[in-house]
Amino acid sequence: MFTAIALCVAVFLTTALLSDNLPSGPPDEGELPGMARTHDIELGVAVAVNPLVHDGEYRSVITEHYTSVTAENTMKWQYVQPQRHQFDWSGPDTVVGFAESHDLNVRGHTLLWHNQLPSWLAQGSWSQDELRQIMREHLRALLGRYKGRVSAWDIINEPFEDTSPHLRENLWYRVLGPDYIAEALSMAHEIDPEARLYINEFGIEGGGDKADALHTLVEDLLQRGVPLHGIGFQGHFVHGNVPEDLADHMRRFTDLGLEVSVTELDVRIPEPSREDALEEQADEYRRVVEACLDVPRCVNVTVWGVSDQHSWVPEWFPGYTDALPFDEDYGPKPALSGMTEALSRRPSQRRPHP
Ligand code: 9MR
Repeated sequence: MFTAIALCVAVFLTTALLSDNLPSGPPDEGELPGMARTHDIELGVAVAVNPLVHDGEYRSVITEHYTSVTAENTMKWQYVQPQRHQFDWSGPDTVVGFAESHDLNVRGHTLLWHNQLPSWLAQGSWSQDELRQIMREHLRALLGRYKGRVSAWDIINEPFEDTSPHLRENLWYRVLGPDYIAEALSMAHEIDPEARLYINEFGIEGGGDKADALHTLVEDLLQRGVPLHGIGFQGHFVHGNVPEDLADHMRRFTDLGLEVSVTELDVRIPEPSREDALEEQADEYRRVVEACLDVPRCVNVTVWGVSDQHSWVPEWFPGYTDALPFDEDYGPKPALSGMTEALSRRPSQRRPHP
């Protein structure tokens, strides 16, 4: 009997001493938020209004695993101001109210983008003064309403073309020129001086021309004293293509004095997705969270949807699937264990925010 107990204790101690990354399975209920807070980062999730209101399991997955939320769609221009001067706060209020009642942070998404604009705005023919006025009214309404309640805003979304290093010729660019970015950031800062203001972009996670162009733009903005505080690395990855050097690419921006966040993480797998692909995907999720932990000013990793049932991937990328850490029935997937494993690192391994 004594020998058996001694053996168990010895095995336990050896495992504990040898392993840096305990535990490696799915987290216990409610464990992840505490782990994220220990490392001083937010673990976030994009949420949709309908399931937030009607689906208790959906709400539980959020509150038991995450510390922040992003509105996946409902804070976008199309929904907030569907007609000029007519604002609909039902969706945004639901998200922010839910977050407040569960002690979750909110990332605001998104203000100036080329997509999901209402037709009155997209199809209008505007002078510079008119468009500036429209921008000011919208920023005042949205940022003003949630002042002090939304900690960070994606003010500028996807300012570069999809696959080239040129500024996208969206509505704002066409009317106001490239300085629409500085103008919007300055207006936003006047409205909510405490909010962290972001440029949010995709296709920059592994470096390249587009990341370089963003870096040059950011250097210029900062030199001119434009209030910009963070860069969002969206992180829409294809399985097998998650860059090994993500932390290095984030550091290029934190070296300029900015914070960074992974704002829209998902890793889509080509169909049919098999168990080994899910295990490899777990490793990819682990690596992304570890990259954030390795960068002192990386403050948030947000996954883009609560479960595979809610992911944008199958609709936008037919033939791809399984992009998120929970399956369609809210079952935790290896990806969740991957994130847990990253956060199980001893807190001392995370350098403090400067
Ligand atoms: O996930 C969003 C999806 O439900 C919408 O149909 C789509 C419309 O463009 O936008 C998706 O979210 C996007 C985000 O706002 C900005 N980065 C890319 C995301 C995926 O398209």
